[in-house]
Amino acid sequence: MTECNKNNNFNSNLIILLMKNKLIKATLIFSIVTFFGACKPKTTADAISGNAAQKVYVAPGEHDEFYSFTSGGFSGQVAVYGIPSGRLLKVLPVFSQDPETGYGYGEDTKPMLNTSHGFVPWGDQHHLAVSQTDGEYDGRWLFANENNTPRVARLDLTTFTTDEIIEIPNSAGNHSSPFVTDNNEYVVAGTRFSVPFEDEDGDIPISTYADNFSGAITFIKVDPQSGRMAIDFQLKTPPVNYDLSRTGKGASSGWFFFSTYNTEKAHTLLEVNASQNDKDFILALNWKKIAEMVKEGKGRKVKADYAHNVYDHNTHSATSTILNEVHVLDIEDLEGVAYYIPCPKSPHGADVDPSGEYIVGSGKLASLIPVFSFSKMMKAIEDKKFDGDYDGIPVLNYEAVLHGEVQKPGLGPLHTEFDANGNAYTSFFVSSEVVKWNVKTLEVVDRQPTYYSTGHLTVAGGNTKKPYGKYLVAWNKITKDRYLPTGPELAQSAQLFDISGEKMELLLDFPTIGEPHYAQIVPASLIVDKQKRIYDINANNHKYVVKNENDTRVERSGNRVDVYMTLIRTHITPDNIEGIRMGDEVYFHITNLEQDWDLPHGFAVMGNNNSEVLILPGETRTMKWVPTKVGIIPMYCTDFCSALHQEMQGYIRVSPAGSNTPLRYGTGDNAPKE
Ligand code: RUQ
Ligand code: CUA
Repeated sequence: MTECNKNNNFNSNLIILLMKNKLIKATLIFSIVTFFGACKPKTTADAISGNAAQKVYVAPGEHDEFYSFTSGGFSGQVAVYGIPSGRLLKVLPVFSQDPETGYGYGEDTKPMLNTSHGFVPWGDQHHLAVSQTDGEYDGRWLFANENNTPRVARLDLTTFTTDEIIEIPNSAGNHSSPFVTDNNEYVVAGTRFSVPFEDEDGDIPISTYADNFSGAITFIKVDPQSGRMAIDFQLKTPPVNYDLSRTGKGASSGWFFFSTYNTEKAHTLLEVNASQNDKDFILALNWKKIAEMVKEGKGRKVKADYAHNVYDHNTHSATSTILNEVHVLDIEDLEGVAYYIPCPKSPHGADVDPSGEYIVGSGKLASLIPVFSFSKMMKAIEDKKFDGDYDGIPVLNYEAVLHGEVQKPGLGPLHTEFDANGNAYTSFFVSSEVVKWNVKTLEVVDRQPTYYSTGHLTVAGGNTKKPYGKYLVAWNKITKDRYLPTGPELAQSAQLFDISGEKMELLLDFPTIGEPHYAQIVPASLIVDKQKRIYDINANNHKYVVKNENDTRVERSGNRVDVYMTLIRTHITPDNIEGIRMGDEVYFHITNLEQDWDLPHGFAVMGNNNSEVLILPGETRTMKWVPTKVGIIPMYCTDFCSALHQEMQGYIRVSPAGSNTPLRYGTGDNAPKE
């Protein structure tokens, strides 16, 4: 046992002691957590063996075995890494504007960031879920949640683009999301904050929380062919906070498990007031039965505005529709479909093992990990082993549903993933480690320190029926001394472990964008063959497409100017434009005529209060520009596209408002002459 782990045992005893004392102040918990979060074994470098380097070495020209789709946290985006090399392959724009591609800046993609609050240019992205067929990744879509302005996105894994975003009404803080059912029937979204529903008066004292606030769990239906999302129904629940969730699988297929905290119904100083109860709950929901009840007409329509944004790869543009109604069921009116499992100390992760029999609850402030048994749960329901109810929902007897407890696993358990050999891997924030334990015997098999304070961890396929195992990545919250310093803010860190043996082996550190929360590690073989290489120019149905240079033109209508432009190696058509005036609004509709893989052109205009747009082969993008100065304004291609990329440029002449400079344009011989 390392020094650090010894300390941790001591710490956990200390914390248990303190927590038994009702006078404990949350600030004290906080200082302990902060202080011991700094635990650092001396053996940082010693732990790396010589062949670790070999195991992560992907030779030049070789490809990684896995993709890791990793949440970008407060960057709002998703990062794609190769595993085991840790190479950053791409950042996918999802909930935030992206000046690199023009996502959310260009006219065609702006609607993707529309909400019932208007245009929201930023998001907080936490969790990811690859679509599943029969409990295994099918590699078709990637679902992503947004925590701040509740939304769920669907990305297409043939194009690596955000194709759909749906807003979640009656929610606030879409944290317990997105988690998919084993055949992708539903993506769920559990609210972190309870709030008054939108059809109720929200202009009320916050202190009436317990009476007037509600929780919401939203079930988004996914079309099996197109992937299209639609809110099927919402459950209105007591005002608790939902943290995370997992679908059942195998035996427990048809159920969902949600961790809840703040069963105290606190609305202020939650660090103290939501940490009072010895046990909070895991909410077990029979979603299949509830979906049937909805079909039979149970529930009611509730007014609520939410945006549904869809990107179309034929028109190369997005539309945003505001919908006004959701189907709501009150959870306390439903019989035999919802039960609470008591779970110690504000459970964070609620994770289901590959067999579907075991449900692992990770209490952020607990010193043990309870493992519940699905078959025992079913028996307890049958035998009515309830300890009363909570707001009308039966609370199951803890012992009756308990498979067992992992004793002294570490401090601050957060999340658990699984391999295919009956092992679980739990991340510990406070004691900075990953702990491997046996799901049946509940014995700790191995523990390895992490640097530092791990939040989520991901095993390749670790949330499926058939985990691939092999690699585990710990997504760490605190970096301290792992990399060259970069001022007050340091790079966030991921750590790759080899888990193919009995003992876990640390192989690699790599920095991440934003803050990494959850990730999905998917075999490359599920994805590479489906890659789209170009967009067929003949199938381009963009409203402003021009498919050859002869059709390029500039049109004025009042103070609106439309420039129909093409790009091909290595010129812009038209590359000389005159007759633009101050006070105009100019829309560049730019089509990339290339039909070769990896041949985007970019387009930018000097002084534009906007980003560039990146236009992929066969695609059209519309960029808005409002001239700010009289004179000659250069424009150019921003993406190094050939040896003559630097020649791919042009000029726009801007005249004073009301001037009568004629509208003239062209390239080469067609360029306007004196
Ligand atoms: S959680 S703070 Cu995924 Cu552990 Cu969001
Ligand atoms: Cu086109 Cu550079």
